[in-house]
Amino acid sequence: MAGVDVKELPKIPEEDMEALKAAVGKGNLTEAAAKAKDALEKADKIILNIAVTGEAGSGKSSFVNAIRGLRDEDDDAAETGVTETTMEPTAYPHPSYSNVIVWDLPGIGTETFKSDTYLKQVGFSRYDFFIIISCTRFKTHDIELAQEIQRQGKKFYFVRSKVDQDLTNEKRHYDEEGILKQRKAATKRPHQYSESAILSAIRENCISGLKAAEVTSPRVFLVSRWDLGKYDFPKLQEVLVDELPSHKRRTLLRSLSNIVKETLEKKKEQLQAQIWLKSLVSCGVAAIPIPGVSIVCDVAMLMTSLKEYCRDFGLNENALATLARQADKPIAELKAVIKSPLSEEITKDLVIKLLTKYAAGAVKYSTYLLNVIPVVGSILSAAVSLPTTYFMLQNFLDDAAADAVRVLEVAVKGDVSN
Ligand SMILES: Nc1nc2c(ncn2[C@@H]2O[C@H](COP(=O)(O)OP(=O)(O)OP(=O)(O)O)[C@@H](O)[C@H]2O)c(=O)[nH]1
Ligand SMILES: [Mg+2]
Repeated sequence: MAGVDVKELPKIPEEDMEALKAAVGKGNLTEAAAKAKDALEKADKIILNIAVTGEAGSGKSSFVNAIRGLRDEDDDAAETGVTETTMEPTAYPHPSYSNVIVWDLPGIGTETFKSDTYLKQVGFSRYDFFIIISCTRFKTHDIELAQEIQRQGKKFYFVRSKVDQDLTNEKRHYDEEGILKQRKAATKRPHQYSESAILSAIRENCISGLKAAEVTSPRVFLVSRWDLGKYDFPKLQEVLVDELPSHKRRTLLRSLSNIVKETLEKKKEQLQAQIWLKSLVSCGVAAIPIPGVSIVCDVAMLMTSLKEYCRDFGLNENALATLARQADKPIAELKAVIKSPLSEEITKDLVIKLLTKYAAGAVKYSTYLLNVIPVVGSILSAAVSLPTTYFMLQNFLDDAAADAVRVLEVAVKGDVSN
């Protein structure tokens, strides 16, 4: 490989490398780019319908708001309250990802909605999976519903809501040092207050109830609407993503709030897998020469991609303000650890500046490409432009993901339960 040691080059995953060689080598860049554009557009159009169900008052609407990152009093929020409110399935699209729709279903087991006809009434076939919420042990209605969902071939997840309330209630039995106030001989309460013991007890209690009702391998996720980063919500996110069919995974992942480190990592992986397609579109569909750099690409499209990365990782003024409020930290403290530009700072000039920065590394790649593949006509410019856009997107994505991790660390700092 004349003059270039491939080991010294920035990394491009093997499969992307193969695709890159093929597109440049065959000389059918326009066709490959058009296909890539199609694939990206299809991926963006995938719709995910999440059903949230459970008994009246269990916290369905609150959960719908929480997973969409909204407060109950926000404009697009579902109505919540102590009186029965939800009477028909209501669609709540995610505020930033309108293809992710969370459905607030009516309470099960009420006069209007009986378990046996419930799924038909709410339009079963629409949903990708069901979240069944209860703020106590799961009741007959919940279990019958779960069994019917399973019979009809879909997945359900038991969510035990309002655990913050349980903890607060339990805490009343302990003094300020966390020592049990009353020492009745027969008490089951431990001498020392322990949040994890209380949570385990709630979980076990729910699971044994489900086992008694012959639900096989029951799983229950403990959550609080007021703090999704805590308890079992991170685990629930992980399981939901893992159990979705692979073509829907990215759709869900992108919409998940950036409050769980593992989720950030998975998000990055999913986005990484699209970089190659994006580079191809940028260099092959509406590409124009960039003055001052030997690159031909679509700067507007790249700008959009960078802004999308910012949105996916919560790197914009709005998302940071929301996180600051939730974490009860000044926004400046969160911003202080961010190294890459926020969405609002992404301009055409910035994109060109970044492209220029990565062009040098990419030129080495193109030298390599040009040596291993016979190249024709206009493809010559693509041999430089493709690796340049690839590295620019990849580095931006890496930086954005790393920023999101640091922001999260600041947000949870000092929070004893994290
Ligand atoms: N402390 C606490 N309260 C919650 C939580 N989730 C819901 N609530 C409260 O429980 C009450 C009922 O919540 P909703 O979300 O309206 O319940 P729902 O299941 O939608 O009720 P219906 O639509 O009437 O069936 C509200 O006062 C909520 O604020 C939680 O995780 N913790
Ligand atoms: Mg409701």
